[in-house]
Amino acid sequence: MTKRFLVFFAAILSVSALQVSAFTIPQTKYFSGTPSMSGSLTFNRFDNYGGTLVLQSIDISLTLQASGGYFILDNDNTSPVSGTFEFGANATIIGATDVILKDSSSQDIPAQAAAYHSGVFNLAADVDDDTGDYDPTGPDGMFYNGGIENSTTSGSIGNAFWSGFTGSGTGTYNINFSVTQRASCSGPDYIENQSSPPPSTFGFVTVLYTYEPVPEPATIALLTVGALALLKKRKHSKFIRHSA
Ligand SMILES: [Ca+2]
Ligand SMILES: [Ca+2]
Repeated sequence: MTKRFLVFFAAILSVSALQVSAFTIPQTKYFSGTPSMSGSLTFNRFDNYGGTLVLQSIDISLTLQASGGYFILDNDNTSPVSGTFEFGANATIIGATDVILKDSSSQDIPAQAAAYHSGVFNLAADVDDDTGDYDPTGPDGMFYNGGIENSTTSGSIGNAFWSGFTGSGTGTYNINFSVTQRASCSGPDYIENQSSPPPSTFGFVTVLYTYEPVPEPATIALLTVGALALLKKRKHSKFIRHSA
């Protein structure tokens, strides 16, 4: 009976443990516009309700989508050139107020989100156009139409940097970002390049708190009393059966 009781009690505790498994609070703040741009996003601190909720982790992600725009390359060299080009946008976290955005290795997080197209170009020698005309026609020119590009980066705040994120009571902190156009090409000089209008961009920052409630002593005491009462009852009925 004692062994069965222990199994029974363990089962109750495991069910109880399942009920207090991790909970999450996600917060997502959006931004959009035309680079270059910057802004500040406001998030709520984690309220631990007087220590009854225990923070398990703080995860932060940065997502960027860039679309549209164009990139022109025009070779004005007397010989053919080839190389690579990139076109899109970068989103960067440029700081925060009241919190420190670093992981357990003290690296800044989340990393830059780079939503861009990477391609190659092969341009013939200049075909008698002028400097400054950014002529996109071939064979010495190229026109790239911006597509839809996506990028997400993420990281977990190191325990040593949790202090600004949590506490009893409410409060907020700000995460600051900037978005810049990404347009570049490799290769020799005298490749004219022009890009415009800058791609339109859309993105968001998500802060995810994972936490567990602290089991209240009263709950554990009730479970124990209930289990003991059951054991006592079973022992009593056993005694009655033997007496009969
Ligand atoms: Ca040319
Ligand atoms: Ca030209």
